[in-house]
Amino acid sequence: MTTDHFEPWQLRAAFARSLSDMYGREVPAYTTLLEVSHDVNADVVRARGADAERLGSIDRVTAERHGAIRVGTPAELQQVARIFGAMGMHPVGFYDLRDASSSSVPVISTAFRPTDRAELARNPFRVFTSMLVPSDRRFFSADLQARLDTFLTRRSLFGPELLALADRAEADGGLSAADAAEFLRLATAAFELGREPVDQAWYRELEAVSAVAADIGGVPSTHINHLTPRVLDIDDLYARMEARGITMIDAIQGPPLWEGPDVLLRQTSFRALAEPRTFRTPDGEVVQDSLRVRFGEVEARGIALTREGRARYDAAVVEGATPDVWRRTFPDTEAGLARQGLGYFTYEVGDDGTVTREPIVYEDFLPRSAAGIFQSNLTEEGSKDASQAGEERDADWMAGAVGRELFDPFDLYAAQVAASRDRAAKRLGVDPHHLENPSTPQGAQA
Ligand code: OOG
Ligand code: NI
Repeated sequence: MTTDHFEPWQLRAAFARSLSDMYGREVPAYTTLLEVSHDVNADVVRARGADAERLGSIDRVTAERHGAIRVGTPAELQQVARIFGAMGMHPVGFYDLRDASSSSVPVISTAFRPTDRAELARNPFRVFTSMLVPSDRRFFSADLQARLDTFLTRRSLFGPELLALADRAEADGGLSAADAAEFLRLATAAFELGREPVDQAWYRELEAVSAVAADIGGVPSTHINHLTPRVLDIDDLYARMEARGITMIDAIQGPPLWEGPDVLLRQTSFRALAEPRTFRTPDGEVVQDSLRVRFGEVEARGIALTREGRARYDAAVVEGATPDVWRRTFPDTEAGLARQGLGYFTYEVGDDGTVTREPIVYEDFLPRSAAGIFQSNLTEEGSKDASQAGEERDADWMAGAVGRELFDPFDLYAAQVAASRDRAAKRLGVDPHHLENPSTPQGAQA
């Protein structure tokens, strides 16, 4: 790498920073959230030492963000995929939020993220990306769908210059410094909040169906919906934010606080302030009003669970995510998770030749939590006609819509485990199958 060349991971890291700077200017509460996250993480590292970094170095955690964006059509999703493809981010997983939510959330989603270990370690930036399903009759009539399709087909979210730079970066494995600067400028601008007047009648008509539909299809541009830092103690963060007078949603989504290992993902959020927007009224007048479309979110990440672990998680959540339910559902040590095949761990060889187990951090999302995040930030329930048949959507459909391979998160974690086992076996000169029971490293949580 020369200093004139920006590799995909450098574009990704720079984009995450650039987006963060922009979002901080647009949503001041986000800056407060970053400050508090910083304080919490520094305190955890001070109190717990090396153990605090068991699921990622403090440098990784400090820079770590996920964003959320929402688009209207497969054509828009394909453009998003080109922009993220330039940064080494690939579509992973399929989430159907239409049924995961009691209020009206007519979207399906995937997440763009790096997929291999070295790339994740460099910068794990991920973007939860949702797409409207206008053909779903539970939400949209045929007439509304037709008008929505027309509106969405006519708009252009990303300019030709940005897309051309994205394609070049993907083809060439990066960009020159000058092109990288331009790419980052255009990509960041594409996710700023639009300033053009909003068609009031159109926006309100969609909002009556679903606030999410209005946010996506009621305006001519897209925007970053939230940008989420990672914290090492989300309960502490929640308390500190409330102490600063920022009202958080009622609960932390996902697993409860308990004495055993952290698994998957815990998230919480707060509603951002209403932001001034101009509207064009039906008689052509331009008026000042406001919209509350963006919010703040924060998360704590835990160990990635296998399919078996995940099935237990899903059942436990239905029962109620209480510490008691957790104690009945999960072993209270990493060793237990590994032994029972519930979590993913890699094989690492120490300088003395002993093989130890390291947890793999969960890099993905949870449909139920995502629905909870969407829902808790809606002003209106919207409307949903449950008597209508929903439109079938699944991971294969999503892969077709995005026009790229859609990775299965479980496969990616399993591949990381297999690669680490082969690496370890090779280093020790043994058969990979003789590496069955790694121990817990000294000083780490059992
Ligand atoms: C996405 C909500 C889901 C998460 O972290 O689960 C999400 C959105 O509001 O667009 O970001
Ligand atoms: Ni989020």
